[in-house]
Amino acid sequence: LLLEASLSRAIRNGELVLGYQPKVDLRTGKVVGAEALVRWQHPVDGIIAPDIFIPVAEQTGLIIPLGDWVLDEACATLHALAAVGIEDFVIAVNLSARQLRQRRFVNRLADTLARHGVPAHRLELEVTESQLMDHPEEARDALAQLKLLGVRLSIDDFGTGYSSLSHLQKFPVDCIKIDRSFLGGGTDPDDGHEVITRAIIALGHNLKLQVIAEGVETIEQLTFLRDHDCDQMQGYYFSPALAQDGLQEMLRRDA
Ligand code: G
Ligand code: G
Ligand code: MN
Ligand code: NA
Repeated sequence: LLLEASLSRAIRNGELVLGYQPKVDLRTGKVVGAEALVRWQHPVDGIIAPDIFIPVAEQTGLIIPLGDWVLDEACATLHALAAVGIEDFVIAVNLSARQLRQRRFVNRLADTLARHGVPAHRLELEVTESQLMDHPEEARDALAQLKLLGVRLSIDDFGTGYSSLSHLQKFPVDCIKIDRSFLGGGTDPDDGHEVITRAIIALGHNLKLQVIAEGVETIEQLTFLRDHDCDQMQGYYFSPALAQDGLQEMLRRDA
């Protein structure tokens, strides 16, 4: 209850900040996008990680105003990047199922994009496989509406949410994100992790989806993914989440 009250205040007082973790194209080595990860800059307790307050936000409904803030801020950043000539860049925002289920979500998102002058295809929404599978039919309909708007869609934490292949085929998404628990050490060729990673990449490509690996921490993992035709990666090996100016600096150097 204490956390709920202070989180509510934090949203209103501008205590939330976004970090941006770069996503790298494994063929060109270029930074092609970033995942927005919210942090709470608490005036007394310092930085609070999302695993602490996102579950509270989801239980209390605060995920709606919090999620609105995140989308608005991500669009503002996309606008700021475009203003300095960085236009072929995608920001991904994590979306909770509760946001997806709001009746007017797609309309409000369209308003947010328009207000910042951001084309829909530069925004990506990540929803976890397990949240999609809570109500797969509803989720599919909501995703279909978002697809019409033109945003990119991806299934987060893929491989952990027990979706049947028939459901996967019906979700109108562009990309799957291999959950980091499947990456393993990347040195043992008989490692069961590698079999699963290869199978997910093949599954994604057979369904004409892009595949990104998250949580890449070593050169061995990166090499394995590149050798097995994974499209993109993100992880501490390349970069943690950066503040907006840090991201902008990286993109300027990379250009
Ligand atoms: O950055 P970090 O590894 O601590 O993120 C932890 C979790 O919080 C991840 O599962 C991530 O998807 C989630 N998360 C981060 N930012 C957001 C957000 O803006 N909205 C939602 N719903 N989840 C987020
Ligand atoms: O949305 P998702 O649950 O995938 O959130 C990404 C989370 O993974 C964030 O909390 C982020 O800080 C974390 N993360 C990003 N890169 C790495 C990494 O290379 N290793 C580990 N262990 N965690 C990572
Ligand atoms: Mn994510
Ligand atoms: Na994830």
